[in-house]
Amino acid sequence: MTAQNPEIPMVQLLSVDGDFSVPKEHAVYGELIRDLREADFLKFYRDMARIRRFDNEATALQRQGQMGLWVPAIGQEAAQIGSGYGVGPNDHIFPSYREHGVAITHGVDLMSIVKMYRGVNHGGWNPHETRFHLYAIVLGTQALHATGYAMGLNFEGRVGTGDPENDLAVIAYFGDGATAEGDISEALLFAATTKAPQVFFCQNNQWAISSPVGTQTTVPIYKRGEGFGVPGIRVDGNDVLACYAVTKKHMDDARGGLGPALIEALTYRIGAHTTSDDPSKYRDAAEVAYWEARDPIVRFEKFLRKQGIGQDFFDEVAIAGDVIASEVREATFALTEPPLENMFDHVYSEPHPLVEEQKAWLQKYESELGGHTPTTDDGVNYGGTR
Ligand SMILES: Cc1ncc(C[n+]2csc(CCOP(=O)(O)OP(=O)(O)O)c2C)c(N)n1
Repeated sequence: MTAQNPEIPMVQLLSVDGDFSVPKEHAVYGELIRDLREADFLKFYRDMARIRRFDNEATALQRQGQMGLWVPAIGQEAAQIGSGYGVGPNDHIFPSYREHGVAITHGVDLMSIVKMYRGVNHGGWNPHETRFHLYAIVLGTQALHATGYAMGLNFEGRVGTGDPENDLAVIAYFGDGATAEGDISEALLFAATTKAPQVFFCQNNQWAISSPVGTQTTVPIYKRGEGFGVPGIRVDGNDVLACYAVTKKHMDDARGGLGPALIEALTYRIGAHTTSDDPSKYRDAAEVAYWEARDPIVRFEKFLRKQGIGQDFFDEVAIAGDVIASEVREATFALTEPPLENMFDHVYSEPHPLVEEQKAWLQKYESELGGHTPTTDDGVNYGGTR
């Protein structure tokens, strides 16, 4: 087992068997669940199931040469859907590259994510519309982007006025491995010293590709903010209700002017790091089995059944998943290759002479070759970039 000290207290509202209870010391989080209605619970379940079905389909599509790479989030659905719904509708989200579940809670279209991993667009979606910023591949950078954004909110008086139309907060998502990057430490420091309205949300899925979390830190991740002045809390990342409540509480606090917080969601990456990875080379089957038995979707299903939700609902969700999968599949097959010149767009907001010169050079070069169809060594057309 990776060094996770399961005895460290964490916020858990749902037992592995799906029983809901609120420990006295976590009453503040339990209250937030009591404000939810049955429709909210069903929405949480639908989205966790939807994103898993999508994830499996995307993995298959990658295996069939339709995408350069896929990054599965299997096992992390509760951390992502719960926290995503804990973020306010006007708040800004700065994700890493695995946050497909968070993305759908803020209206990002699934095909935008597919296109991004196929390499046929510049990132996938419009962050101005969704407030869900583009995926960051360079580990930890997004935490600093988020801190800069949050500092700007402070400067502009968008924090702590009590006006829900005015006040905002930001959340940055990153992994346990990213905490070893200087960017995360710098972001924690600036957020603390400026009292920025920012939540740091670490999905501790216990592996950074083949490096176990014990190589990134010797103290629990939620304590890593303390030295900078950022209080931390650990939540059961496989408990969708706890993830929702903890995120909501600390986003509300940040928006209200109480400053930043660090949330560590303890979860597990059940699948591979990416489709280029084979985790059986570096981790024990017993460890994976331990976490599969704590599957976040199964846990929430048990809770819903105990609330009296019948089989019809689960059947309906399964059918909806098949429909989504076939829609994504057909839409992926229908994707066309973008013009090569697109790579020069959006480098600057205004035309730039150097970029124009490079674009003209490429066009001339391509025309000399009589057009260009990018393929991989095995002849598969991945639609532009790899
Ligand atoms: C600055 C930087 N260094 C290295 C990499 C290569 N890299 C990509 S993902 C990854 C592991 C990240 O692990 P973690 O932060 O735990 O997130 P997870 O992938 O598990 O969600 C590494 C080292 C990178 N993308 N950026």
